[in-house]
Amino acid sequence: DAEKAQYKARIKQLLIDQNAVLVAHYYTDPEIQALAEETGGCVSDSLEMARFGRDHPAKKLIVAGVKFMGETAKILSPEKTILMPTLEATCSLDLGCPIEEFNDFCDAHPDHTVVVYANTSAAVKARADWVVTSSIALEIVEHLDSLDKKIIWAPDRHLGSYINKQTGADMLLWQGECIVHDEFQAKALRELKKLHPGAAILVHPESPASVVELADAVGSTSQLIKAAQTMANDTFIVATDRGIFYKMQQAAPGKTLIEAPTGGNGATCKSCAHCPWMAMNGLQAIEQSLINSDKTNHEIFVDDELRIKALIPLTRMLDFAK
Ligand code: CIZ
Ligand code: SF4
Repeated sequence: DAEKAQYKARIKQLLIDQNAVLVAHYYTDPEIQALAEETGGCVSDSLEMARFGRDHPAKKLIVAGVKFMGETAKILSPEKTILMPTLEATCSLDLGCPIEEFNDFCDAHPDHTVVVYANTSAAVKARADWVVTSSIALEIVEHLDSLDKKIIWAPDRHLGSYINKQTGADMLLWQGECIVHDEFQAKALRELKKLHPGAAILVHPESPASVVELADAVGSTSQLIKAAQTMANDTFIVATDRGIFYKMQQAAPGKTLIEAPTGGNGATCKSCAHCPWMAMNGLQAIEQSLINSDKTNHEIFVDDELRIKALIPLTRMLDFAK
């Protein structure tokens, strides 16, 4: 509508005036993803967001996503100003893995290689040997397993057990979960599949094992978009944040995309297929981050010592992913 168009026009001008670029995650609302595209920014998963932000010449990055993505950008590009629409946008995986307890866990298993998901604080990354995202976790664990390494995996237990099953690696799992993916329901999914027998089921491995078992393709956000594009089916039932439908539909025009069912048919679940923290990245918040650049509200800082330590496992991942 008219008000949104005005927000968008003002944000576009602010981005130009401030030599800033907007980087948005696939799980943000469609209008935010569209704005990132229209302004020469990028829409992607956390691995690509990190790489794009690091390599882009802009002095200022607006990271529309959740806090760990802003922190990762700062760790990789300390000389850039990293702004977020709101610093309150966090992640249940990050919240569920506090550094004090994680340190104790690592200290108790000193012979293990520490592998952490990108969805963690800078402090947890600083403790890790490797950082991984879901697009590359499997390959990195396979690599470590081929070297006979014992692994501490944190924080997502569903992704960890999926990778464990795939690789047979020796893995100790932290018991965290994503409140969005944890809600997908296998029983309701089987019922839905009966109504769409020709549909392929696409599942992000942060979902419970019972849901992953029903999948025709399992993968990270980018991998699921690719699957919708390349698989012959004309209908897909998708178990991940519904924000992904924006880019998935672009990649697979003409195909039908259906949301996988969540707990309580949407009535009772906390976060029915849409991350409440990703949803905080609205147009108004983006404009505010550019207008007042309030350091306590919008700007990301990472303690120097942590940043230098966290850069090591992050760089290891980016080099491995090349
Ligand atoms: O669930 C998330 O937050 C994901 C999939 C992040 C990512 O790696 O893009
Ligand atoms: Fe975290 Fe899940 Fe939200 Fe991703 S979708 S940011 S894993 S709570």
